[in-house]
Amino acid sequence: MPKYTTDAIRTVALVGHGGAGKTTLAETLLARAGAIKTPGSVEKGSTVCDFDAQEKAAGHSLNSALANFAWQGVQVNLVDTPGYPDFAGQAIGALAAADTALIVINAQTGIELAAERMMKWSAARNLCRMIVINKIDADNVDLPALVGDIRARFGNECMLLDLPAHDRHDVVEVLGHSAGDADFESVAAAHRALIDQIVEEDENLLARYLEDGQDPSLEELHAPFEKALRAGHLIPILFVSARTGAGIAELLEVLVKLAPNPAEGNPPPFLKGEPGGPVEEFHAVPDPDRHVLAHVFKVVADPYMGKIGIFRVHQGTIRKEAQLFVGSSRRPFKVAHLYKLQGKAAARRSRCDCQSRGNRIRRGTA
Ligand SMILES: Nc1nc2c(ncn2[C@@H]2O[C@H](COP(=O)(O)OP(=O)(O)OP(=O)(O)O)[C@@H](O)[C@H]2O)c(=O)[nH]1
Ligand SMILES: [Mg+2]
Repeated sequence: MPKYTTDAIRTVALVGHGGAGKTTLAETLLARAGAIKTPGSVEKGSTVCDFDAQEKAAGHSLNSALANFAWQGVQVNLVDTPGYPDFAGQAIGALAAADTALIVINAQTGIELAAERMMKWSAARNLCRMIVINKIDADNVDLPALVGDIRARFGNECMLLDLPAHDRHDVVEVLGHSAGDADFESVAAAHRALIDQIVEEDENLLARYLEDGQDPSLEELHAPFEKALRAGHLIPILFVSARTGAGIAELLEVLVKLAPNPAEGNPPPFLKGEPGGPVEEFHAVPDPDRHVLAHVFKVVADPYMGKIGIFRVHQGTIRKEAQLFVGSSRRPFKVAHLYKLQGKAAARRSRCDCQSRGNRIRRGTA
């Protein structure tokens, strides 16, 4: 199994309303990246993420599920979450594992309850947010009106990162392109607005840009783009069709080139202190050699394997047989087996460090 360094890891939660196409999008991304041979379908019950018998019968997700793929040397971990409000707890729990929340909006139905809530909850957790408008292939969609709604609801920092083109069969990316054909809006105007917003994050770049009017290179834009994302000054909007594959290559490019790695995002604060005493806030250091700090964001009872904790490592390295403590407990437990998940498939691992995500652990006895 290849080992990825911190800068080559992205952990992304797919959130949004039921039926927006999150599970299908995960499937299309996995297939495009070569992690699965052909994309399964929710209707046939053949997706990686909706593997549970009840999910197959219901035709939608009931639990959060993990999947991963590698693209251009970067390991992308996905947490697919259920969108219907009854299962919101699963989606909220998944935010603790992610650096980026991809809020998936159904182009046919527009902004729905879960999309609105997840925009709010992921902002409260300081996650970098991106909006993905899915189902652009469908009939009766009004994409310009939806973009207007998104901006009216979530603010003008929601900016186009690509635009549908060739009658929604394709998209044109607007950060690197200043001209081209799109189905609506002008590529030049979207490009200019995006660059203007990004350069504001870097005084030197802004001064040079105002003086010579030249677009900074993509390399120069990377750091201020990241900063704008972290600060919530920029919430990119991307268009995709998980069914036809339109916009999927561009989305992969954005995840790999622009989404934050674990050291870049806004890491969550932790609290230290004795029960009843004063508490002190601190941040984990993403260093595999420090002591372990991991967050179990989901626990499942597997009929064959027993109680399984799914966790994100924020600091240190978890090894098989290691002794760990839960919360302020003074009694350690011993790590039995470590696995990496692809839907229901679990590949055994000997160690999980703070450079790996989406792992699960089987708890043994101390
Ligand atoms: N036309 C079209 N249909 C799509 C697209 N993506 C998903 N669908 C369909 O939309 C329906 C819902 O897709 P899911 O992937 O289950 O949606 P979800 O967001 O995972 O839904 P929950 O699990 O309930 O949160 C399914 O019938 C998919 O086949 C798309 O890009 N275009
Ligand atoms: Mg689903």
